[in-house]
Amino acid sequence: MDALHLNSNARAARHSAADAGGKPRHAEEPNAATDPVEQILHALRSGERFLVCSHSRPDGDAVGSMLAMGMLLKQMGKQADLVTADRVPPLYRSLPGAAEIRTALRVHGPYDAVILLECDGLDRTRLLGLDAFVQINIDHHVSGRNFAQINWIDCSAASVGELVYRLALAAGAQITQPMATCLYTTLLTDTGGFCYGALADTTFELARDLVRAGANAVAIAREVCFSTPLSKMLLLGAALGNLKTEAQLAWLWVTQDDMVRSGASEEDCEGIVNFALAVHGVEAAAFLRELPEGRIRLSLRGKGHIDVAAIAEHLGGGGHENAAGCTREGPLERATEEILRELRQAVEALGASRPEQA
Ligand SMILES: [Mn+2]
Repeated sequence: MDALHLNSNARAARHSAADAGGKPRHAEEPNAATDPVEQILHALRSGERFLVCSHSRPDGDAVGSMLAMGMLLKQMGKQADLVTADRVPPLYRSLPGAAEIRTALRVHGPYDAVILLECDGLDRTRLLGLDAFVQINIDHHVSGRNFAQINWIDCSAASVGELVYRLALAAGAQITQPMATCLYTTLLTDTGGFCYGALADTTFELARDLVRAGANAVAIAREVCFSTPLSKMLLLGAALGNLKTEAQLAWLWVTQDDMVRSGASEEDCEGIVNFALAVHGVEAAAFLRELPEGRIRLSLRGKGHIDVAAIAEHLGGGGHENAAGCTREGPLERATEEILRELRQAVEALGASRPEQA
């Protein structure tokens, strides 16, 4: 389950989406002029060549939704180039078409539009040159922003893959087995194996539809959950050896030396913070990683009562309510003290906001 990342709590996400902008972000009336699905379909039908991108350090939802989007475009008779700033993590490389995802620093070409999947802005892709194209933004995060020419942000979706699925149905496309495999992967990873995120009855309907379309749930789970590289397991061992808890907090860390001894790369750090969050009674968790140049990369996770995005923002980073991060100056001890100070305050505030016990 190490590859699974925490996502925003569905109900909290919907609430904040409604509160922040004054109106819910769901599509309202299926009006061709205002319905983002219609707008996107119109853009896809009128163009020929499309660029499909997602965020840097792509996760299961990023990879799976990009691949399914590419397949949809090809089915519509269009050309699609799939590009990310970082390479596809090993556990998603067996997904159909994964080898076609190119890595680049800068993109250029005669594209009619760029489709950005789960990005809150162009910066999230860490790709240069995107501002030259018409932008189509498809996201399911509460932190999603209307930065593009066409924006479809729906926090009720368990994954961006779910939105790609809805788009494919609206386009009248056939959900092929490779497409179903990619889309099921987005669902499995973004819900932590159907444990959290925007889980609704429709999530299970979608899972059923995808299995009916040929997704092999067991095979996909085996790839995603039971294919951990040895380097990552060794790094996890080092991190768990450093696990500390206090009140409703847990934190762990790895030094650059731990990284070298484990033979670990950056992608092996993905998800380690979730092991701290998984401790009984813990409300928020932090993972600190010493970078080669001495700075400290910090990952924060919450179970829904502590807004870790606010804490990360206070420390110069950002993210989602339940999953956020930032980079701090070293040494490790100093960064640990800084984050603990913030987390302790959040726990105290949590205590204060709870009703008195009778
Ligand atoms: Mn996602």
